[in-house]
Amino acid sequence: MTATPPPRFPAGFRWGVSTSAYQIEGAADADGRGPSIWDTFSHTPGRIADGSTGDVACDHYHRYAGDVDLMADLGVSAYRFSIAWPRVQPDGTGPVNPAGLDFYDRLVDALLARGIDPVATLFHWDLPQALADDGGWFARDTAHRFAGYADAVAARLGDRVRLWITLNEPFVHMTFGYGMGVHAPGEVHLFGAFPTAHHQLLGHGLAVQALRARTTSPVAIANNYSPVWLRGDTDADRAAGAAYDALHNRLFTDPLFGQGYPDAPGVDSTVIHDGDLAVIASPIDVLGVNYYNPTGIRAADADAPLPFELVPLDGHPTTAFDWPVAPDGLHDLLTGLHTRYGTALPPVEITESGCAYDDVPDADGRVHDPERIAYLDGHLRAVRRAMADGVDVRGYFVWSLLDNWEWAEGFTKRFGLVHVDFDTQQRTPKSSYAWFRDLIRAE
Ligand code: PNW
Repeated sequence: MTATPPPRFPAGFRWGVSTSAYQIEGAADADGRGPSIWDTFSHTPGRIADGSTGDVACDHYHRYAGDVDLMADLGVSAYRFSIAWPRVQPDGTGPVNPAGLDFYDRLVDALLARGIDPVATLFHWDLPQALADDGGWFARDTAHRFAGYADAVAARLGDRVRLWITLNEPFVHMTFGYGMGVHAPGEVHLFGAFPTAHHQLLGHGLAVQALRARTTSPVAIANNYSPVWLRGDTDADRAAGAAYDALHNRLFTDPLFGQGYPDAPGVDSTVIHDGDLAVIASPIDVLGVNYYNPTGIRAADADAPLPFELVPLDGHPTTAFDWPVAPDGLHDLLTGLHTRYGTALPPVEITESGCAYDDVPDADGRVHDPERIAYLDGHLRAVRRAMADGVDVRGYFVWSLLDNWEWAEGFTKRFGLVHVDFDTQQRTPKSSYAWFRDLIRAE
């Protein structure tokens, strides 16, 4: 497909694939699982593009063994999955539901038996509905409940999990879930959503401390990053870019490394208690980086509601999501993190990287996705360039192993290396799967 293979990565570099619980598991009522905010949201008419829900999704809960076989054949050294809080604590607090943890116990053992490192994310947006009824992440208590849940999971899975990730993309959860209301729980607070950022980060710090008491495995957080590409060169454009960067990137990173919150739109110091920033700055071992695309920014009109305007980045191919394909953005963001945080930055793993295309099986049942191969090839080259520039990157996880339930887009966006027929649950590895397998073998 590509003329030359990507440059070589160091021995021990971690090759992985990522998924999340609500997007693949299905089995929404199995074994005592409680409802999450995504059950409520997806069952609300008008919220999901195709009217679908995650009730069945990829039925991974029942098909995990075959899916682990797909990972083993792919040759990955790690699998990043998430644990559904409402399987472990159906009401988000109180005694654990052992049958819910049993599923992850089986999954972890199946991975280890195939030589695949289990990488577990504790929160990938599926908050128990009972906690949402008590205010969700607006409630400070949710941070403490999250630490209690982290403790319960680590008590069971302990050191068999080789890398713990507390939160997935607190920026996206705040902005889409509580700011704009396009994700669960569907609340529209705009810049008033800052308390949900602070309480997620506080929950992260408390969970790091809880995990340290139970495990010697490394601990991380996975943030979504999008470098700002300015479209305009006035002082107002630069100020707009700085405001967007503070909100999307620095708000969830500066406090991890002892810098407190940046001057970002919406930051409200009245919710920050004495000692919170020290908890949030509890040392982590790895920074998880999820990257999809840069964001074009210029100054907004003086009477606009936002201090910045998002503008399309012309001149790039786009994915089925209309997201621009811009591998240089990944290089920019990695070198930017290295420059900003210096020696405070721990090693980085790319915990999500991937793209959606309208992948359709051909007459022979094969799925050819050359655009995805080009996407991954370009982004791996960008990672290698950032490493050559001094950034300590230790792993790369493709989003995603399987086509899955893409949140508000339902089943309309396919991110998998493996095609899934959502009527039959048939899995068909795409040509990108073979390409990635060959790349891992050659490394
Ligand atoms: C991530 N954005 O979400 C999530 O971690 C995954 O669960 C999801 O399937 C994947 O990316 C693909 O969307 C994002 O608009 C959602 O900047 C939206 C954005 C970024 C990431």
